[in-house]
Parts: sequence; C-alpha cells; structure tokens
Amino acid sequence: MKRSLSERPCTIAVEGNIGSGKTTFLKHMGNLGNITIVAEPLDKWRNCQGHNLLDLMYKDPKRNSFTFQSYVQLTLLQAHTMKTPTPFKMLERSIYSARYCFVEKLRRDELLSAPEFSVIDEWFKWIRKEQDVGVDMFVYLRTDPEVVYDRIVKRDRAEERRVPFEYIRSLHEIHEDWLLHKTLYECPAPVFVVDANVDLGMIGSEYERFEEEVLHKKM
Ligand code: DCP
Repeated sequence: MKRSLSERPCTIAVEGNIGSGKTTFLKHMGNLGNITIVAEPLDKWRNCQGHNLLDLMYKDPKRNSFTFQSYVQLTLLQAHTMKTPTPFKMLERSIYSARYCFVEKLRRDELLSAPEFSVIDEWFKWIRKEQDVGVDMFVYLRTDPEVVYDRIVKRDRAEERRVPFEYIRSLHEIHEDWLLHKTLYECPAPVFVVDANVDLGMIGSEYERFEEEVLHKKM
C-alpha cells in the first residue's frame, strides 16, 4: 500500500557521474548526525544470488543490461522506501538517475532493445505512481568527464576496466541535460550543484556551502 507522504523523511538524493565522489560526500554528511545515509546497493549488484550483475553488464552489455538495470531499479526502490529513524535521509543515486541517465544511455546505444526498455519504463512508471519515492532535493556533484575518468582509472574497480572515456563523456552530458539544463525528461526536485572537480581530500569548503545553504536551513 502507498505510504502517506508525511511518513517520508526529508529525502536528498546525491547524483553525479561515475567517480564524482558520491561515497565521500555521503560519508562526510553521515558524521553530522540526524541524517540517515543510504549507500548505493553496489554490494547487491555485485552479488545477486552469487551473480555479479555489474560485471556481467560491462562484459556483455547487449546481453546483460536489461538484467542489471532491472535489479538496479528494484534495489533503489528498496533504498527509497527504507524506513529511517531520522528526519533526514540521503540516498546515493535514485530511481530517477537510473531511469533518466543510465537506462536512457543504454536505450540510445541500442544496448537495451525497444521491448526491454519498455518493460523497465513500465516498472518505473508503476513505482512512481504506487510507491512513495519522492525526493525533496538533488545534490549534483558536477565534474568534468576527464577528471572522473582519471579517478576511475586510478581506483581500478575490476568491473570498470572496460569503461571507455566516450561512455563517461556521454553520461556527463546526460546528467548535465537532466539536472542543469533541465532539457531531459523531468527533474522532480530542486538541484543543488556542488563543484566536485576539486581533489576529494580538499572538497571541505564545497561541503560546508551545502551544509550552510541547505541543511542548516532545513534542520
Ligand atoms: N551503474 C549503472 N547503472 C546505474 C547505476 C550505476 O551502470 N543505474 C554503474 C556505474 C558504475 C557502478 O554502477 O560502474 C557504480 O556507479 P556509481 O556512479 O553509482 O557509483 P560510484 O561508486 O562510481 O560513485 P562515486 O565514485 O561517485 O562515489
């Protein structure tokens, strides 16, 4: 049954390209108290009943993108609806970036067939209508694609070794169109933009700006 809106904590979804620093941002905010951090379900994506769906997707995107994105949508729905003891909840990504950025990119590249896309899209529409997946604000960790590509290469996550620069550049453009230019689909909440190009160890002042301009006003 759909939960009433009043049950939902103030929900902030942290978005940005792969390697933009979402995990670091959330770790920092988690130390402030009063906020429940819901990290991206990457562990689940790497181990769905023993299957590493992330790896399968990168190895053979045409064969496995539908499987992976279907599971991503389920696990992000679980994150959106997870009950929290605090008045604030911060999500790493959301069903919105999954649908509007990643599924969109796969659709454009024809790595999802038209019927596969339709099934994911129908699920997405049903979730939006029947579940309480509202977001009150997006934080957009904005980066240059060159910067995140460099970070991805350096962190050397096994599954991501095949990711070409072109994919990162294109995902960047899609995030820009969705969250900044507002020309792609709909953006269902206000967007707070953080300059996430600076070295992740030195990003304190950008974090403080978010704390002062958003959190202190809402708390
Ligand atoms: N991914 C995907 N489709 C989605 C969500 C994520 O293909 N709907 C992939 C992209 C990455 C991996 O999952 O290979 C994790 O991506 P994220 O950008 O969500 O997480 P990061 O760990 O890269 O975030 P950050 O480095 O910003 O902390």
